[in-house]
Order: sequence, then C-alpha cells, then structure tokens
Amino acid sequence: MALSCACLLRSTMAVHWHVLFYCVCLLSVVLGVSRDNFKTCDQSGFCKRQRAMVPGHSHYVVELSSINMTPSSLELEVVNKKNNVRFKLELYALANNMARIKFNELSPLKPRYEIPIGDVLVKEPVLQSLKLVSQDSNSITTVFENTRVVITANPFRIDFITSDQPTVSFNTQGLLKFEHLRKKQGLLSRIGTSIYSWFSTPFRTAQPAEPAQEAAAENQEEKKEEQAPTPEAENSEPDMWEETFKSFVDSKPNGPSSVGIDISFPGFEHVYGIPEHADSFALKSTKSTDPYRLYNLDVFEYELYNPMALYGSVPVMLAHNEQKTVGVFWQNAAETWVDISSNVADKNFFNKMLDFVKGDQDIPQIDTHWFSESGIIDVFVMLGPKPQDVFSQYASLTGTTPLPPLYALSYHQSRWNYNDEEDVRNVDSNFDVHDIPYDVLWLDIEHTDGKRYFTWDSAKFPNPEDMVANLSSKGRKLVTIVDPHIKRDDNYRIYAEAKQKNLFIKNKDGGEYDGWCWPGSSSWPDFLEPAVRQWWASKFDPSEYKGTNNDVVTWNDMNEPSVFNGPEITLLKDAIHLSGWEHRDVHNVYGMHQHRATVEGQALKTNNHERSFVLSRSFFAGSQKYGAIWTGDNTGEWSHLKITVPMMLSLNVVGMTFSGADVGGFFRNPDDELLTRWYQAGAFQPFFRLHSHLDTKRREPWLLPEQNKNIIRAAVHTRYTFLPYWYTVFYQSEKTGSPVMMPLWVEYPEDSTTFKMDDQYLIGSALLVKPVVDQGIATMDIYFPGKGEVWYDILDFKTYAGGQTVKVDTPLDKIHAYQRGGHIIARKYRMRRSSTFMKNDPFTLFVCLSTNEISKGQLYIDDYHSNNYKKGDFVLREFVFENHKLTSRPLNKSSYRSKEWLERIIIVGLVKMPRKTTMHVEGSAPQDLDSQYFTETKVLVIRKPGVNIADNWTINIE
Ligand code: NBV
Repeated sequence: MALSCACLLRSTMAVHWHVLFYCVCLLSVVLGVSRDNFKTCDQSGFCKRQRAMVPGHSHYVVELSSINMTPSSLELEVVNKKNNVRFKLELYALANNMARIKFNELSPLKPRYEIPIGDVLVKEPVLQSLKLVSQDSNSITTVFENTRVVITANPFRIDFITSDQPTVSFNTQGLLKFEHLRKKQGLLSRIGTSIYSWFSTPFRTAQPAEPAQEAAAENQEEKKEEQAPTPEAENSEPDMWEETFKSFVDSKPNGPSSVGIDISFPGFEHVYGIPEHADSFALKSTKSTDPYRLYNLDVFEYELYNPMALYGSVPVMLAHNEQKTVGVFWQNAAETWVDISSNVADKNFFNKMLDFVKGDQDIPQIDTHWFSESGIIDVFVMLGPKPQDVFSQYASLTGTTPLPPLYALSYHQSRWNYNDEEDVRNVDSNFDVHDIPYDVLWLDIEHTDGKRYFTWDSAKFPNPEDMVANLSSKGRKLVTIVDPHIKRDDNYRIYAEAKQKNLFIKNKDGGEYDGWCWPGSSSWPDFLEPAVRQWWASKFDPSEYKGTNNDVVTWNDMNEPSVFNGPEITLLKDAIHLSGWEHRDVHNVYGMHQHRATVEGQALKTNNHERSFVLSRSFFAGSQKYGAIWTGDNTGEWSHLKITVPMMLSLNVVGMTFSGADVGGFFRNPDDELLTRWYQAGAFQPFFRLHSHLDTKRREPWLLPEQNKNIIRAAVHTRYTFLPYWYTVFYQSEKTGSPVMMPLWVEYPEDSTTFKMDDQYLIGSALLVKPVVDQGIATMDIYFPGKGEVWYDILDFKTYAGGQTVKVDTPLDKIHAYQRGGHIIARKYRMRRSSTFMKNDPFTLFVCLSTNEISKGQLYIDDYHSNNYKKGDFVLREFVFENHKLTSRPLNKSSYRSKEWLERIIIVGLVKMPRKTTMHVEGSAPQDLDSQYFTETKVLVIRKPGVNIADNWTINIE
C-alpha cells in the first residue's frame, strides 16, 4: 500500500479531510501497513553511520593516569585517537547488585540531554562501595559485591565478572562511536546554539547552556580544534547537518550527535525485552534485518515479526541462561536502534584473567549494539543473578505499577465509537440482559465537540451526568478519551488558555508548532514541563470538565505523538520544547509525560483519595508507574491473537505489567470462532478490553450465535472468579516489580525448554495458561514445567505431571489454564453485574496440593478502590496446607476489616479420603465441618467454614 492515511491528508486541507482520512484508512485496512512512511536504518543518517562501524580495534583509549576514585565511583578520561576529542567515563557501584556506566564528552560545546531524576529514575540511585583492586599499565580492576569490573585502556573495553564468570562486557567489538558536538565547517553556524534565545518562558530550565556558557564552551572547543583539527571527513558525511525523508527536511542545527556502543553477554544465548515490537519474545538476530528500532510511532496496520518501531519504547534488555539472569537499561530518550547477533566469547581475552574456559568448547555469547541519535551513554547494569532479582533491581530504579483499582482489572467494553447516550444505555443494559459482567464503558473521539477534548458533542451526549449516574448505579465506570493534540481554535477554552500561558511545543522558528491530527490544525502541550502537567491535571476537575465525576477516568491515545502531516506521522525532530531541548532529544518520553499529567489530574480531582486509571498508547521506561498501556491498533486475525502473548511477555519483563491487546483486533472483523478464542485469551491477560475500529461490524457478545455468546460469558465470568488472584498478584508486583504475566523461565530458570517459549505463560507463580490461537484445531501441545510437580486443570481438576509435553483437546468452550500443585488461589464465584458489586462476596479457596501434599498461597484484600491501602488499610493472609492441616494466618497487622468471608474450601490432590474435618477458629470452640470427598478426582470439598476472611483458623483433616 503506497499511500498512507497521513500522506493523503497532507495533500488535502479540505474541510472534510477527516472523511477522506477514514476512506484512505479503510483502503489501508484492505491493503496493509504503509512501510514507506517509516524510515529504515538506511534512511536514518545516524543509524547508517553507527551501523557502518566495523568490529575491530576501538580507537578510543582510556587514560589510566586520569583516575579519580570516590568511595563508590570511578572517573576516567578517554580519548578518541582519531580526532583527539576527550570524554569522561564514569562507573558507579549501585545498591542491589547494580552498576551504572556514563560516558559523555568531557567538555561538549553545550550540554547534552540527560533525563532529569524523577522523570524516569524514581530517585538518585543509591550508591554502594566500589573498591580498587589492582591497576597495571593497561587496566584497572575494581570490585563491588561479588563482581569485578575490569576497565581495559587499549583497546578500550569494560568487563563485568561475577564469581569468576564474565557476564556483561562493553565495547568488546570496538563499536563505541560518540559523535561530539561540533561547529559546521566553514559556516558561522549558530543556528543550533542560538535557538534558546527564542524562549523567554517561565518554564525554561537551566539545563541547556546559556549563550555565555555556550560561547565559553565554543572557545574551549576551538582550542581543542587547534590542537587536533577535526578531520574534514567527520563533518561532511551525508545527513549530518540536514536530513531529508520523503518531503520532510530535518534541519539538525546541532549536527551529528549520536552515541553508540556494543554490549555483549558472554555465556548467554537468549535475550529478551526492548519492547515495543510485534515480534517473538526471545529476540532474534538482526544480521539480515534492520536493527530493532525504539522510536515511538503510530504505525498504521502494523505487521508482525519484524523489528519496526511501534507506539512505545522500553530500552531494557534481559539475558538469561540456566545459571543466571542479568539486564541492561539504556537510559536515553532519543530515537534508538539495537542490533543483536549470536557470537562466541573471546576466550583468549578472558583466559588471560581467569580460568573461564575449560576445554575447547566455544562459549556462546550474544552481542548487541545500541545507538541513539543524541543524549549521552548512560547504562545501568543489573546483575541479578535470579530473574526476580533483575525485576526488583529495575523496579528500584524506575518504580512499579501501583495496585490498580479492581474495576480496572475487570472486563472493559469499548468501540470507536459508542454513538450517543442511547447507544451507551443499550449496550450497558444488554450486558445485564445477557448476564455478562462488565465494569467499564469506553467513549472514543466521536463523543467530543469536534475533537475538542474535555468537551461533549451536545447533540449526542446532552446529559452526560445522567449517563454516568446510570453506569455508577451498577458499579460501573466511564472512560473518555483525551488525546494530546489540541485544536487550534481561539474559541476553544483549552487551546486559548494554553496559548495564552505559552504551554505548547514550538517549531524551529519559535512559533507554536502547528500540525494535523483529528481536530485539523493542532498544537501539542509540552508535557515535559511540570507547570504544563499541573495545568493539564487541573482540567480533569469536574468544575472544568463538565459532565464528569470520580466515576469518569481517562484514555490517552495518539501520544507518540501522532501527527498526520509529520515525518513518520510524528513531530518534527527539530521542534523545540519549552526548556529549549529539541524534540529529537526527548521524543520517546513525550507520551509518558502526558500519561503522567493525566494520572496527576485523576489524583487531583479526588484529592488523591481514589486510585487512578489511565490507559496510554505511548510509553517509555518508567511508564509503569502511571498505569496501563495497550498494544495499539492490531488486526482481527489469528496471527494477531497469537502475537499478544510474546508482546505482553516482552512488556512484562521490563516492568510494563498492566498491558493488554484489543480483544477481537482493532481492524477488520474477526469471525465468531476468532472472537470467542480472543475473549478466552483476553480473560487471562492483564488488561482485558474489547475494542474495534469505527468501520468494523458491531461485536458485542450478544450479537454472536448463542453458543459463542455462552462461551464468551463463561470466559468473562471465569475472569471475574479469578479477580482476587489478579488483585493479589498485582499487589505483589507493586511490592517487588515482578511481572504479572511471566515467561516460564522465571519460575523454572534452569529449564532450557522454556527459554524460547512464547505461546504459554504463567500468571503469578500459580497459574499456567496456554490460549488457543489457531483456527479450527482439535488438539494442541502444552508443556507442563517442573519435574516432580503436578498441575491441575482449573475446570475438572484433571492432573498433569510436570516436566512433560501433553497433547490436549481444544473444544471451543475450553480454556487451557492450570493451577500449580503446591499453590493456593482464592476465587469468588457469585456472578454480579460488576466487580464493585462483588465487594462483600465470599471466597472459595482452591488448595492444590503438591505431590507431597503441601500447599501455600496468599490473598490480598482492601477496599478495592482507594489509596487507603498505602496507609496500611488492607488484609494480607497466608494459607498453608501441611501435615493435613490448613492454616490461615495474617502477614500484616491492620485494623482493616471487610465483610468478605470464606464460603468453601476445595482441596485438590488429597490422596486419602479423610474421616472428618474440624475447624479451630482462634478464640472459639472446635467445630466439625460439612465436607465431601470425590475419590475419582481426589477432591475434598469443605462447605461453609463461614469465618471472616481475616480470621485466624486451622482446619484439621483427619
Ligand atoms: O481514537 C480512534 C482510534 C482508537 O480507537 C484506537 O484505539 C487508537 O489506537 N485511534 C487509534 C485513532 C485512529 C486509528 C486509525
């Protein structure tokens, strides 16, 4: 498909341009992604320059005599021998078995962008002791915890050696290339440096150099150039000072500024992470493709199994083998590419310093090559060694997802668009008619007055208060979409205010950036500025956003940002932020800051009493702190259902736990079988929302044949029965940074069969899921991990021994989920209209025994919606089954009480029929319980223990 939506838009400024847009989009629906809208590496100047580096001797050399040590860090000067430009290398030992490497110009012409603390890093990382162990003529060795860091001067490389095993190495291939800032040869090029003088806004921060400082820096640079004139060739490579893509010209006032280095993982064969890509979970070699690209983009009708960029970027990679897991976090907000290849470790090098290689066998190694268009090299090395250690290390840097309100973990009903109040009322009441629970109804862009966010189309939505009140009466919420593009209309209050307060991003000439999006001509608030976020946040107050209340929450779409007439459908890189930084420097964090500002708005309007819920399409490392994201505009095809699992696993292992994919696929019409299977899959994924394009057929469950509708109802109901488990797992994830949806190797790190697996996964540590993602199949293979373990089918308690692959039947009504022996899960069985109405409902405990009849599990409860849990208002219980005794004990001290009680206990895998079951509740007399044993399934059902869920008790099974 040669024409993209945006292409055509550019050529039409007609009043009904959006109609045209729909038409072209529709055409694209038939014809697929418009690849030529997006750059290949070859079309990106810095990618081409960085990728052209040939492995070999690095021309950067460390000057060991420059060493400067503090108790927890080390600083060294490094010289590029080709042009004598000097650099500063910093190594920090961080608490929690981590290290940080920073590499920047020693005296750049002007400061280079560094992400401020608080934007991505939650705080200044905590340091720990770093000791100098030895120094010789060509290397320096330091140590922290049980890791030695060896810095070799020439050729320059850095090796992390943990317990005598090399784990992470930098610049082993000599690909370090740091494009120093320079003046354009033969031109009094002040274009870039004078740009800051355009801004006299109150938000200007001190980060970019003041002109006086710049002049000083330039003098310094001139001096340096006198000593070692920059080779002409370095200034004259194509694309360095201006780059053209299609009809777009990027003015590049600062010239070349990219940074890149190779990072190797000796001893590893599998790496994961760096979402967002529609690709397998185990990352592939990029030898014969482009590198994986990280540049937040609105890719229309994205294709599968390729490294093209998508809506979000998390530059975090994990490497895992049988012995350990490590990770790196490349903290850079600019466009980034990552090459991956398989190699073997350099035995000669390692043999010199340790007894690493025994015998002739090659040691596998993954080589990666990272490069960004600007900023500095700032890499966190997370040394694990267990998967959970890497998760908590990364969480200590960038934070975790706060426990969502329970409704957000429930089922969401969306469509572009629910047309009007009557439509909303009908959809809502049909859920009740058809007995299907749901919690949240979503309104897309058509609900607004001409795509002016924070407003209503008064003809279609004359009484939003009543509409919301109707939803509230059933314990339900409303989501309205609030995109970042603001219609340039002086009569639109939001625009007029933002303009008057000077809150918009500027174009390179200092005027308000003007681009095309849904409302037509639009401007974009600069969410990177705290004051802009504060202003934006205030707009969610019901006094400003009429017709809303605390039951209305938000969806941020198009925040890559998507700009229809921009290069690659996004903002020009030479647009300028209020702080003076170019958009190029910060592109990948823009969406996160809108998400952040919206979450701040949700908090503000409830006085921080209610937990927020905001869904964002764009994201970056750290976005997990703000809430949910989804995988954007997927397609209603089987292949897109299948890719949901690898995509979500990639997101989950880098902290983005609360993620989901549009159920049914956004584009096109899934047939009944696909939609049914997608519901079953979605019911076992963190964010569970049906959503579809304006031009798709309606797909509410009752529009399907009776059989499919019933299966969908059962899937949604199953989700609701598991809500206590989802809630507990999300609580634990907030505390530890652990993924919610996990690859099997997190729990079975030594089982190499699981390393490439991305069609089945675990939810928490107790539930194994494999969705059916193929059309018309009668059977499928499932791998049950853990030799000596046992797994139980959640529906019929059929058992499967761990450590084997089993062929199972796949009738349409079957969900393949298995509870792990040795784990206890609490569920709720009463079918209600919404999760809100389940608040006081009783629990059923599923006690699935291990082969030696032991089981354990936790349950977390609170009021399910407020922030009171942060003050300790919650109940955390632990259930333990051992020696035929089931005990419930508290894991926290709290006066919080709820009405929830224990209705039933199901003990699965109990080999012998018990004589009797007696309950001992603390402070009361023992009491015999009514129970029934099923010999065939080895299941004991204990009825009506009747205790409050926070009571302490023991049940003896004799
Ligand atoms: O707001 C309309 C859609 C929305 O439904 C979808 O979920 C987003 O990903 N939006 C994209 C813009 C238009 C897509 C063609």
